[in-house]
Amino acid sequence: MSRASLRRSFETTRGKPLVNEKSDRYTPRQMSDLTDLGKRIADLNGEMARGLAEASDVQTLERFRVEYLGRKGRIAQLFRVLAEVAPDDKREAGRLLNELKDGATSAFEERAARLTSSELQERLLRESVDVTLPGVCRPFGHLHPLTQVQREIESIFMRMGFDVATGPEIETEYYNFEALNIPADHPARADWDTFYISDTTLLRPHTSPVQIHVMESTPPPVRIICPGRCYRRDAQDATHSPVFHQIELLWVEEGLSLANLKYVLELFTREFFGEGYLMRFSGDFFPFTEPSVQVHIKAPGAAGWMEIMGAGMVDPAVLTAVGYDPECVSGFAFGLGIERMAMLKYGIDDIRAFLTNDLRFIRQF
Ligand code: FA5
Repeated sequence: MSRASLRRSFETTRGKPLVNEKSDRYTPRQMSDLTDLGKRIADLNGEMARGLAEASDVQTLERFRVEYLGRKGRIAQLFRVLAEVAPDDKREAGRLLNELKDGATSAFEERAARLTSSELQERLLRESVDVTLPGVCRPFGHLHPLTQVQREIESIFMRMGFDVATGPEIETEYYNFEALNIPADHPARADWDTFYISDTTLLRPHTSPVQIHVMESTPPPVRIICPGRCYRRDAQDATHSPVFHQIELLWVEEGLSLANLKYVLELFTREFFGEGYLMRFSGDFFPFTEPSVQVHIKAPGAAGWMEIMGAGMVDPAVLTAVGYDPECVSGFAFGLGIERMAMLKYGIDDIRAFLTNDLRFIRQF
């Protein structure tokens, strides 16, 4: 072996490994004649044809491209053989190699085009929406029966000219008691003592404190209703709940009397219940009204009466405490239980049904 070819062989072995890392099939020195190159090209073509046929998604296809057609891919490696081919064969070897590369490139592109379009088709099919399918039917909910009844009562009084006012559920002792003419040592306090939040604040047992808030901030005449939640230490039974709802009404103006209260109530109960319901007034006591009454209703065909509200003429002491002159104005007020109204109207015999959220009950409204 000449010194020059010995050096070339040595350099080739050290600089560029004779055995390619990716494939042990080609080394530039092994493929120095055209027959050999032709065989290698045929092998590589067969291998690529199988690879392309097996590439069933674009990711595999991309791996194929890098391995065979990439800058350092198998075809590029094979091109290095040109350096080793005898000068007379170089032209033919170049043609064969270019043919290999062009063929592989167009086979790859064809496969890529087919795969992309079939993947696209598949995706379109997968993601398409059949607009002819019937839609999903979502049932409509509705307002809780108590809310429905509350709104109905509000709308009746609003049509009569009353405004809606609201007040806090956590009240001070002043608004809950003193301003309503119930001093600290008054025995009536025991009935209204409920759940204390602090030494001086408690959950309101009725909506009457809202009367005071409104009168303190509004000169007469006042004509309001105040719906809201109330809390009491009452044991739960068919007609009592520790949490329930009231609607307070207050009308203060010149010259009002108990007759006006009775008229408003008759008008209201007829409007709310319709014909056939009976209303009964009887005497009662509330420190903040004088005289005081309680009102019962009897549903058609019902065996007994149900108490729906406490009412009366606003006590002059209450009017004075808010700065009104009881010599000039008078007024009446009531506190109506919303649950009891709903029970009477819909023939519900147990107040607990409103709180248990049994859908079989709720759906009837
Ligand atoms: C009062 O609450 C007075 N504030 C009403 C009032 C207002 C009188 C203005 C005078 C002037 P009474 O405690 O009677 O009154 O309650 C009124 C209504 O609330 C009752 O008739 C009833 O319908 C309802 N109610 C009271 N306690 C309960 C309870 N534990 N569960 C369900 N409803 C109740």
